[in-house]
Parts: sequence; C-alpha cells; structure tokens
Amino acid sequence: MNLFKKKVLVVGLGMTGVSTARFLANRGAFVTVTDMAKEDELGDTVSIIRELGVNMELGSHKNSTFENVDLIVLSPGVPHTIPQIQKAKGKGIDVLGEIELASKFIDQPVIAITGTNGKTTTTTLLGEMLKSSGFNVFVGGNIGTPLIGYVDRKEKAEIIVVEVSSFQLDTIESFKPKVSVLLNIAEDHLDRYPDFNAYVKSKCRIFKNQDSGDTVVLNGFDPLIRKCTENINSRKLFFTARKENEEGSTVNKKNIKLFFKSSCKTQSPMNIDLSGSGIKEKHNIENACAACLAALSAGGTLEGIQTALDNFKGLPHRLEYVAMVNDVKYFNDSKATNVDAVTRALECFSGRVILIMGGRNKGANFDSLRDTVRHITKKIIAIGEAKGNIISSFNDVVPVNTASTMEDAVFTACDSAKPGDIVLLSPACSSFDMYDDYTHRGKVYCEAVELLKKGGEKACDRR
Ligand code: UMA
Repeated sequence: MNLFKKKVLVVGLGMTGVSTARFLANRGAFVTVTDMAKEDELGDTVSIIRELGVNMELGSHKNSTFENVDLIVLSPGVPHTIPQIQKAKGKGIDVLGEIELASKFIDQPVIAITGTNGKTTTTTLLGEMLKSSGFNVFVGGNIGTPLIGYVDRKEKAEIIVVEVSSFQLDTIESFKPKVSVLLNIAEDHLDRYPDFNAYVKSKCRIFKNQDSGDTVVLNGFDPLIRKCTENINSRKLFFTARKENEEGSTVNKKNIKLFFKSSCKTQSPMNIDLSGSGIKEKHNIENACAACLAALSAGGTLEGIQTALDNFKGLPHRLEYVAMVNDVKYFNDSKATNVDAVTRALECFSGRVILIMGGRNKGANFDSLRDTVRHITKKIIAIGEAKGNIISSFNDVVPVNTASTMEDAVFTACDSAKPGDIVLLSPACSSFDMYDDYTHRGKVYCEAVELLKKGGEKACDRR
C-alpha cells in the first residue's frame, strides 16, 4: 500500500489516532486528524500532532472534512456508522481501521485474541508463554499499545500477539490471523450495537479471512460459539470442554490436559500443572487453557508455557486484592465493565460481599445478575450515572445505598462491613461518567482503601 502524497483523514485523536497520524506522516501522506473533542479536552496529544505538522480539526467533524480524501482511518472509539463515514463510503472512499491498516504492513504471523471478557489476561499470558519459549514477541492492540506503532519499530518480532475488540473487528477487511482465539461472548456494548446478535457477528469477524491453513481456539462450553463457528474450515481447538476426539484442552483439578492430533485419541495428553501459578478462578483457568492452546499451535514449548504460568501473578484491576482493613478484605475489579464479568467475579466468593457497582451503563440489563447478587452479596453501593438502574434492579433483593464519589462508596462500605466480609469494586459499567478509564477508576478506589487503612480501626468514623 503506497501512502506517499495520499490525502488521509484520521478520525479520533486518542492513542490510536496519534500513532496512526505518526505512521502516515512518516510515509509522506498528507494527513488531517479530526476529533469531536475540543483542544483543551485533548491534553498533550494536540502538541504531539502539531509537531508532526499534521492538519487538525477539533471540536466537530465537518462533512466536508470527510469528502476530499483518498483514505479514512477510524479509531476504535468512533462508530463506523456515523453519517460522515456512511457518506464517504457511499462516495467510494476507502475506510479502514487501524488494525487493518497495520496488518497490511506486517509479515510476521499474527495471533489475535477476542472475547467479551478475559482478553487482556489471555493476551498477556500468551505473550509470556511465547517469550519463555524463546520467541521475540510483540504484544499490542486493544490491550493499550496500538498495533500500528509496531510497524515502524526497528526491532522486528517473530510473532505478533494482538488483542482485538469488536470495535476493531468492525473495520477489518483483509486482516488474517494465523491463530485466532474467541474466549466468550456475553452482552456488552449494547449502546453501540443495535442488538446482541450484531455484537456476536462483530466478534465472529475475527475468522473472516482464516482458512484451512489457520487455527481457531474456541470456548467449547459455549453453544453459541460452537454454532457460529460450525462452517469454519480452519483447525479447531476447543478449551475446557473439548468433546471426545476433538483437539483442545480439559481441566482436571489443578491440571490442564492438552489434546493435540497425535494425542487426542489416546489417553496420554500433554500436562500443564497450575498448582504453582497465580491462576485460581474458573474464568482465569479458561483463559489459561486458551493461551496454552494458542501458544502450542504457534510453536511454543511445554516448558515455556509452564514457566509463564508459574510466574503469572494476575493483572491489576482484575479481582486484584488491595488490602485488609479491620479484618475486611478489599478487592479492585474495575475492569469488570459488563454484567458477565461481575457474575464471574462474585462467583469467586462464597458470600458476604459488599458490592460497589455503577458508572455509565452501556445498555445492559442488570436483571441476570439478581440471583447471583441474592446469594453472594449483603449490600450494594451504587455509584455514577447508573445509580437509578441499579436501585430499580436490586432494591428488592439486597439493600442498595448510593454514594457520590468513590471515597464515599468505600467509606460507606466500611461502615456496613463486619470482620470476614469482602468489599468488591466490580462496576458492570464503563467508567467514563466519572473517570478517564477503568484504570483511573481502579486507582481512585485503591487510594480510598489506602485512606481507610491509614485511619486504622477508626477508619469509618472519619465520615
Ligand atoms: N471521538 C471522535 N468522534 C467520535 C467518537 C470519538 O472524535 O464519534 C474521539 C474522542 O473524542 C477521543 C477519541 O475519539 O478523543 C478516542 O478514540 P478511542 O476511543 O478509539 O481511544 P484510543 O485511545 O485510541 O483507544 C482505543 C481503544 N478504545 C476503545 O475501543 C474505546 C482502547 O481500548 C485501546 O486500548 C486503544 O485504542 C489501543 O488499541 C480501550 C477499551 O475500552 C481500553 N476498549 C473496549 C473494551 O476493551 O471493552 C473495546
């Protein structure tokens, strides 16, 4: 793809837009970036773009900006359904996402991971397994390092591991992973998709260009995933609920058993021992199985896989243990931005959980959480824009309090907690009503717990 002197419009000026603008400017394209946000809302990124000598349109997307260009590159946060993009497509202008653009310049084998939950844990684990197996690996994508940033790197990797979201899959055309992983599909992002079916279709675009020479790693438990992938002719590996004669994995207590063609009909699967690893929860064991299968099919070694699992300590903001204050344990699960993730988090406890939840609702219906909440939580503290939804969904199940800030929520939880209880931040919502992102929300929660800790036994009396 020759970009020299091409007129290219980059839409969205977050980390994807900045990396894309830099990549395009390096190739001699005439670049314009446009963002709905105003200059004072965009912080340092504006000066980075100015240094690149790139045109900028901030505060709006004018129709005319989308007209006189050869190519448009969309950031994942910008829906491809906005009228300006639809009009440009109608006029025959190429519209690509950053993942698609990057993949046109990448020769190395790509392993792509998607799913509603567990993407970042699986991507991280897989990257570590391949590194421990001796490969030079690049890990990026939705995990927080745009793939386009890899292309101009001097040091080339042997394998690319990329986390891809449904938003990124919406704008692929020829992206063709050697190995793709679909972890699970549960309701999410219903503020962006017309219905759940449209979201499922988007996730399944990961297989769009894969053929019989490629591999797909699939959740064998999920009938929906089995159904959606029925007609795929790539090699299929099913994790945790592999049927007889299928390639894939099963779990037996603390052991993952891996069945590959040579071993799947026999009783001698390859064995991975989880007893020395930080992976304990059911959902993380599924993630580990998926990572093992993807690693082995990309040439990873059993020793490398075992080493990575033994060293894995879990990721921040995912059921992360924060502290014990007055014999109450505090956990930060800020990354749980949908109902399925909160269900999985609550299922890790046997009861007595005070749940802090809320934020910006992404179109979710909380009703499917009612039974789990009834059995496992003793109280909910609702925060953010979704407070009203949370009260109406749960106030006949458990007491629901509200809080205006995270500190207020943590201190309210402390007031109600008895020794042995658990306080869990697991929001089921995005963070953008109150915070920059989920990491910011998690950090504010941990700081509030830290304040409690400093207050010692009298911590809750501070309010
Ligand atoms: N914007 C517009 N017009 C619009 C909508 C947005 O100009 O119509 C602008 C906003 O004003 C903002 C910019 O677009 O300035 C933000 O773009 P972006 O949301 O694509 O942000 P990036 O910083 O580029 O981050 C994106 C991913 N964000 C989203 O998908 C929402 C990051 O995933 C990803 O890490 C990053 O690219 C690198 O690949 C985040 C995420 O929440 C973590 N992902 C979702 C998830 O995991 O559930 C999908």
